[in-house]
Amino acid sequence: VNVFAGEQHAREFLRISPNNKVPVIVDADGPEGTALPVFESGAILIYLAEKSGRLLPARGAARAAVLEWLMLQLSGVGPMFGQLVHFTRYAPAGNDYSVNRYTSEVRRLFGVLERRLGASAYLGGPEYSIADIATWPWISRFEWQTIDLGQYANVKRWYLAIANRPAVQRGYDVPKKVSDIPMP
Ligand SMILES: N[C@@H](CCC(=O)N[C@@H](CS)C(=O)NCC(=O)O)C(=O)O
Repeated sequence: VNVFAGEQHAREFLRISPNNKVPVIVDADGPEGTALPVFESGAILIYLAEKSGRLLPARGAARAAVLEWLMLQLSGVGPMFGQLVHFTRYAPAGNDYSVNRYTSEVRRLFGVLERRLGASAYLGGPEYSIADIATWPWISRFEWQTIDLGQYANVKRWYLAIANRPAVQRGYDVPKKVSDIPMP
């Protein structure tokens, strides 16, 4: 689905993505043998983690921690980083209020991530999880956000560890290769 060509507004796409946005998946091997569409990245990640039994602890404190950091991505990192990209790359120049507002919020969130990753190997805890999968692609746009990753040593350590995962390198080129993984 090419969102720059407006394909997300096609009537048939609306049937599986009621908010007219990507990502959306269709699990051809859904429950009870029927195809299941799932939209919203967080719902997709939870669905796939539960189906595979990986990347999301089954219960208790470990599960709550992964969901906390996943929800922070969905409610904070994604929307705020997205608005900064919009106002710096697509809005008419001169909208300083919006650029300043979202720049300070992105830097504040980088500080939150930096503190967390100073105390924990991964966002959700000691193991790589769907919280990292949700957050990492936004951090990979550090250049768009005018962020010097060198100033966030813990985020940088985490970013590079994930960038080195072979599955992440394969996933970065889906649905088609746009660029190499940015390296600080
Ligand atoms: N909350 C949604 C956000 C999805 C989203 O913003 N998708 C963007 C691309 S990254 C999109 O489809 N934009 C097209 C549009 O808004 O028309 C999620 O996490 O899945």
